[in-house]
Amino acid sequence: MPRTALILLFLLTGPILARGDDLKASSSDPRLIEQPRADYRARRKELMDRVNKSESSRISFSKDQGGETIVVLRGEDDRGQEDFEEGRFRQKNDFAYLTGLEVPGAWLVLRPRQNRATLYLPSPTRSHMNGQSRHPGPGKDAAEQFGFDAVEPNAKLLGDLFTAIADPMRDGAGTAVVYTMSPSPDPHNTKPDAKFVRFLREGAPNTTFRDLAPVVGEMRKLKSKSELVLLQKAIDITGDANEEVLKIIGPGLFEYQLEGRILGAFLNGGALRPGFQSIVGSGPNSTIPHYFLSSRKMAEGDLVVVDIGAEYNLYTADVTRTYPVNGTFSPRQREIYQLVLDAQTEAANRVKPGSTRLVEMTGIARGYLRKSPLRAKDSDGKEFTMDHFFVHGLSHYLGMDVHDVGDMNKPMQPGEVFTIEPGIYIESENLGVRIEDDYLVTESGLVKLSKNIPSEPDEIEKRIATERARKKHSD
Ligand SMILES: [Mn+2]
Repeated sequence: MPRTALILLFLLTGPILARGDDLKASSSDPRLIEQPRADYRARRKELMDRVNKSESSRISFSKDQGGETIVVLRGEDDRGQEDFEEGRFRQKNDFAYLTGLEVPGAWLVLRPRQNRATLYLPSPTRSHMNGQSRHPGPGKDAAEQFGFDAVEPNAKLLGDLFTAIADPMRDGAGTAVVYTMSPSPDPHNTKPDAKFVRFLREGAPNTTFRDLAPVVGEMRKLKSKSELVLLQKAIDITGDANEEVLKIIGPGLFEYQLEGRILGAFLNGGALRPGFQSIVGSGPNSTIPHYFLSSRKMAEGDLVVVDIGAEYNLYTADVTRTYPVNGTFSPRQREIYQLVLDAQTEAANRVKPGSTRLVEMTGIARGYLRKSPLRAKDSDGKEFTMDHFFVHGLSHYLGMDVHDVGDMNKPMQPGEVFTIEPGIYIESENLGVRIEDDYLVTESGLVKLSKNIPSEPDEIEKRIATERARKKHSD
């Protein structure tokens, strides 16, 4: 092949292939965002099954009389990022989960009764994100590549939707049911999803709208094998970032300098962004659970709370460590630290797969902290048991969202991933400690996915000492 042709080929396909060797042309197991294409098809099938089941369980439903059932989901567009104010395109989580597509401006339409999945794409000649993204146009090639029954141009979306919604109405056969995001008719909701639903409501006033979010949420709560690989990778990169922290931590350094090292380690490991705003809070800032300024110079005798998570291919870690800035915990810091660590271990040991619910976790930790003989004073000088200084929830699900979707009131099942993050914040002592790890629920109990990131106080002191000795030696 002549060189110019090769360059042309790269220009046409390069940006699509850039993320993790997606879409290997003739592979039997093509991958989209580092997950098998077959997984996304299976998810769409399961979503359609769930919708069919849910509709058939409704009393008024009859296959012959009812209108069409349709699922409509909007992908992220190329103008604004609703959730992330940055220039780099990031697909919306539900859309990525069901399609594996990072093309801006795409739509997904499912017809559960026909087991049919159609993707709608913008015209390929349109420039996306100032040319950051290229994709094949609608048609057979794209359908084959992305694993859909059909890929249509966006220009056909509304016509197809209204035809599907309205057809049964012409027979007087009943109303259509549309599953979508933000189905509530709240006129003050100006988000694109809500505006779109209002538009559909005006055009098809007899249509019933149902919330798609809880249906997809219950599916996303259970992680597949390929999702767990991505989560583990995000956690391991977060571990690398913690190693960087241990290398440079010390009095005189600014919090933002630690954060800089952390973000550098994320990118270096292939995580294109943090899954959430990093927290690096030292001394008095360690007692503020959501401290985002990173502006203080760390001092001798401080603790520093480092709550960070790399996002790898849309899956995020969430790990917190608390380090002694000078390399050694004071006796008081150590007793509080050990209590927090023990509360975490206790909570993890109490989880019974199939019966414990995520909402119960906070109570377990509170009870444990309350039993401790340790005491501390609040800012008014009043003495309290240690549960008084634990001011947030203990656990949340983890996945594509850092506080991931899924009903927290249901018993935990194998395949779910969640965090355990006890913390004690004593303002009167400028002493805050939080320890957070990520756990996978299995048949036999929990697996700590972040176990390679040291949290034992002796181990932390040893690691900092080793790094300092190494540095001294090289100086
Ligand atoms: Mn967390």
